[in-house]
Amino acid sequence: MRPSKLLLPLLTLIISAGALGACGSSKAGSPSAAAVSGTSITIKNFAFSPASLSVSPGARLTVHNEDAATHTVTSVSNAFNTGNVAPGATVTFTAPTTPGTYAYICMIHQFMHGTLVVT
Ligand SMILES: [Cu+2]
Repeated sequence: MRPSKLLLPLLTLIISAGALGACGSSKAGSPSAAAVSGTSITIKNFAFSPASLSVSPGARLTVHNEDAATHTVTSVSNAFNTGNVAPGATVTFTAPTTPGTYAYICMIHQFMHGTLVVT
């Protein structure tokens, strides 16, 4: 078994996780995971669904938390932030008006990642 085959994806993961605090304006990388069009994000089992959501500029978006834990939808570039979404709660927020790809996390569980694509 060649460790290098395993190391590269792992390294990429670590690098992208570490880049969260840095400037999020990079347009590098192809959109590998196809963004799903819609206006709602569901949080379940400590994951955002869809992981990548495509929306119109300034769209009104709904976040529904189906977990028993509180979560947030927080842009890593401070473009939007729902604040705490209590278990079972539904909140809304406004998508950025500037087209682009916006990574977001849950501030409480920062391993939770999602992407908002404004087109
Ligand atoms: Cu969370």
